[in-house]
Amino acid sequence: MDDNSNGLKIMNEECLSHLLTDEERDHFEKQGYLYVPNALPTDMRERLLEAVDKLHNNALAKGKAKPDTHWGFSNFLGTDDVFLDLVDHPTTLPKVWGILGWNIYLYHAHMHVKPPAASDAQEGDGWLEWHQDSGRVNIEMETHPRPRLSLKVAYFLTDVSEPGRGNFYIRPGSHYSDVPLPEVEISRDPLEKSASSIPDDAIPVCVEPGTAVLFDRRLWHSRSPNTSQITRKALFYGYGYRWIRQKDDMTVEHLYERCDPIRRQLLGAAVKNNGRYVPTDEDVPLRGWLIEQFGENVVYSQGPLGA
Ligand SMILES: O=C(O)CCC(=O)C(=O)O
Repeated sequence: MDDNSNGLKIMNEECLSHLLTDEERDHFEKQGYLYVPNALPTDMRERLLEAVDKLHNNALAKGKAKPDTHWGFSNFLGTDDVFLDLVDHPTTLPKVWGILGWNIYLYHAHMHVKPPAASDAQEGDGWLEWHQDSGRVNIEMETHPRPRLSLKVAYFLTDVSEPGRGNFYIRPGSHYSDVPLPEVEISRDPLEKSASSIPDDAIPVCVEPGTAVLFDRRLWHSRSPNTSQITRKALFYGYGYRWIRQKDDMTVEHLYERCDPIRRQLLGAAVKNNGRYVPTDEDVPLRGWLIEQFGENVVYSQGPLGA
């Protein structure tokens, strides 16, 4: 690790052992997703579970969550340092910059707790409508296929190694497919609806606790019913280009002073708004750090700082 002028550590060197491989890049490009097994060490996963449970229990106590019902929540990054540590997590961030490059930040973060279905649940209840991420972006971007722009890292904190556990469902390779969007995605209503049918090419993501799954925002995906006895708990961290607006009401500015420059970049800091489009070195310390580690060639394909 390096020290910056504030004495804060910059980027965990462990990330150098988790760079995106050619094979992983190829899989992500073709299939639209990538599994990262053992992304979370057990102690970190346990701390994350505790932090999620604390927020969920608080919501239950205040009547903002119901015991039998799916609960989703954003704006949690400042509630526990373990959520902040996940922003530049060494096993996943190198995959993110390997795909999107250095002009990135965390534009969106949400957690989902999905308890076993209520005993009176109807057949099909618990499906989230199939969707691509980003709502109106998918309508207002005029190109086909729609552009990638961002990706999410899903961290599965509980065991979803078997179907029926509220698994995340994906349609591999569907990210280049522009089909009409369901109304629910446009309004991004978190209500879970009955899926009218499960597409033939859809698969449940069945992974061990602690696995991360990167997915292209265009990949068609959905949550599914939890017919097991295990409450599913997952975190979703969305990274996109710095010129994309935040999707959540994230309160993160007060965290900047205790973050190193790269983490500040990832939380959305910019010297001036123009620097989101035409960055200076100060706006994008991740770029400088990558050059230090790998030389100028590593950033060559992404062009100059500001064009
Ligand atoms: O909770 C899930 O499995 C689905 C989450 C989701 O649809 C999303 O992140 O857009």
